[in-house]
Amino acid sequence: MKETLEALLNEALKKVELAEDERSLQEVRVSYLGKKGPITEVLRGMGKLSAEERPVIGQLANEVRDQIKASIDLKEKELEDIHISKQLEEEKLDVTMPGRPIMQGSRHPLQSVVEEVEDAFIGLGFNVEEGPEVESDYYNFEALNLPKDHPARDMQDSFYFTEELLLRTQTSPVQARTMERHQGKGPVKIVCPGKVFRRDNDDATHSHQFMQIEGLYVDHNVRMSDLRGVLDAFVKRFFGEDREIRLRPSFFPFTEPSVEVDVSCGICKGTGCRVCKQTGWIEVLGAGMVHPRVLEMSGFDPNQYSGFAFGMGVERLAMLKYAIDDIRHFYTNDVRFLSQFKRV
Ligand code: 2U9
Repeated sequence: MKETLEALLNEALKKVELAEDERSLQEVRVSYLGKKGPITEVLRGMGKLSAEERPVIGQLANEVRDQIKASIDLKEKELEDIHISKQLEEEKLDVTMPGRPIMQGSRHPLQSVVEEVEDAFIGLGFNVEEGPEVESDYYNFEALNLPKDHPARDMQDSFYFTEELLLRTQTSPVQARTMERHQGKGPVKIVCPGKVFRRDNDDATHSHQFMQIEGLYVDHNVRMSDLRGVLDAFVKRFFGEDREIRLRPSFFPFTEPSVEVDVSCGICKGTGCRVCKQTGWIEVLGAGMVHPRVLEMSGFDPNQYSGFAFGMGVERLAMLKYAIDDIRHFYTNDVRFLSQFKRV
């Protein structure tokens, strides 16, 4: 019996030694230590042994069982360690590897210019107002002193939905609506950025859709010199401190008197070049004193109040500032164009 147990022990230890994975080790455990295994059988047959043999064999059987169990446990731990090391090796991450670059977009140059212009006027005490792109004939034309027979109201020049509804041709209706909300009480000091639409054939300098920023200041005793001062401050901030403005007489139905505003050429400093067509000046704005009839129609008493207004095209400002030669660059969204305006 003693020899049988010793043989069993050796045999089991060898099998543990040879076990290559968890499953074969488990098989060894079941076959030697399980309920139907040889050791259990020895322990069950103890009754048949003599009184002297019983404790000796009993103890030996227990020792053999414990030794087999210990060697299986040890092997199990070894296999687990091997498994973990293998997994660590296989799933190794090189945390020093450079990451995939994240492509970052940039603000559209027109949006940057709008924000820059807004900031300049906010600094001068103006508020920003916005309004609908689909306008009524009344706010887009009538309230701005463009009567029914005015040539600018020609169906050929605007995008009409119905007789009464159209895509706004200027942002001026926002100013008219804002004045109306003020119910005849000043001051109204606003700039209005937004898209406008005009039937036009697109080319390098024209687009049927473009952006404008218009401004309006209505209060007691607002004068032409205030207009000049505000536009001069804006131009110096937007184009540079060395720039000057000059006003030339012009005509708009909604302002009287009206002016066209030129900025001194930043390329030739006034001596004449291709950009300023040898004049030393570049036209960038239209402006004037708000027509008394316009004030009146929006609820302001022209005997109590006066105001100035101005308007500029955002694309034109951007083209002058960044030397862009074709307005269509703004709408074709070529990343080679857009990425040049990344702010770092
Ligand atoms: C109200 C009263 C007056 C807005 C004005 C201009 C002159 C002007 C053009 C510049 C280039 C439009 O984008 S452009 O083609 N604008 O010359 N706009 S005064 O005058 C107003 C507006 C609203 C109630």
